Amino acid sequence: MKLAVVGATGLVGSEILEVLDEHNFPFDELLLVASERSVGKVMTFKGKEYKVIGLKQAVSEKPDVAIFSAGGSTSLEWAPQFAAVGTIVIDNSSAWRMDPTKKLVVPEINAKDLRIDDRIIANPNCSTIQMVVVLNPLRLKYGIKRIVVSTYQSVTGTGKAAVDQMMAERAGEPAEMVYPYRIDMNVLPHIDVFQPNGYTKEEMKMVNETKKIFGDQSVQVTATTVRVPTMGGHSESVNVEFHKDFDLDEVREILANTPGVVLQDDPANKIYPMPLTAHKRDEVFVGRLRRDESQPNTLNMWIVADNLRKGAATNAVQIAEYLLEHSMA
Ligand code: 2RA
Repeated sequence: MKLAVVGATGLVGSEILEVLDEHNFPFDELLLVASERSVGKVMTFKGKEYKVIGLKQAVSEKPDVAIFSAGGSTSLEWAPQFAAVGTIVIDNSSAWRMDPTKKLVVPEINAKDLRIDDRIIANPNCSTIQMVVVLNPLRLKYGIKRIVVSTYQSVTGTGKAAVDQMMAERAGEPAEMVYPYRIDMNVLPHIDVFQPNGYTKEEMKMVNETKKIFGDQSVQVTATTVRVPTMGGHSESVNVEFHKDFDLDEVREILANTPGVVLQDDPANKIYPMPLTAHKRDEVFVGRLRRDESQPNTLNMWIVADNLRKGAATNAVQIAEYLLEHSMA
């Protein structure tokens, strides 16, 4: 098993390495791949030193699996070249997500759709992943009519330069601006670029990816995505209207027994999910469960996950683990 991590020097890339280490992911050979300016850099994994190689060299090494986190244009150019030499690419960018010939996979929900000849597999957007992991078991039980979601997204979702902007602002130092405005002590209702319909691309990702992952175009989704000055993870206020009525205790029981989900719903003891406590955790946390008293069959909840973990690295590594477990890689 030869594994490549493409974009190994980035924020998600280093998280992928951490998750591979924690999960004791079994490989015989590891290739750390990055853009030309990082080639030759030495990185350490499990006490062993690795020299970062370029994309061309990595293709010539024909890895079995390549986990990509190198941005959309790199992925569009290079993923097909890896696929052509037989590599299975698991891609973190948005490049292939809505391509009808590519699977958009959250292992807990639809890994069973993967086939031996899938060569480019898309990892969904972070804010979508954490929402669908929680909603899927409830969808199977009650059927989902409509989702209204508002997000509170960590600066780590933008990358290292955004973290640097926020920390410089916090320290009162001159900051290199990644966002159009100050982010520390501020909130930006603007993630990714605005679309002609007035929504941002991030908002439309939540709409379109949710339908594709559930394999159900009838689920109605509307989103407002917001950047907040936090680092540990993304938070979401989710209002979901079901087709059937539900019992709140049953909802709690379903979520408490859902793999990958941790129920933190004890407001009397101030127990609810927060980015601070979700940080560096692979699971998705849900709490503040309460009936929407303004409308029948409708539930309010608060969902938090480390966007670099389940929202990116963990989900991608779990796809690779599924491929190995099912002898597909
Ligand atoms: C963000 N969704 O948080 C992005 C990262 N993929 O900006």
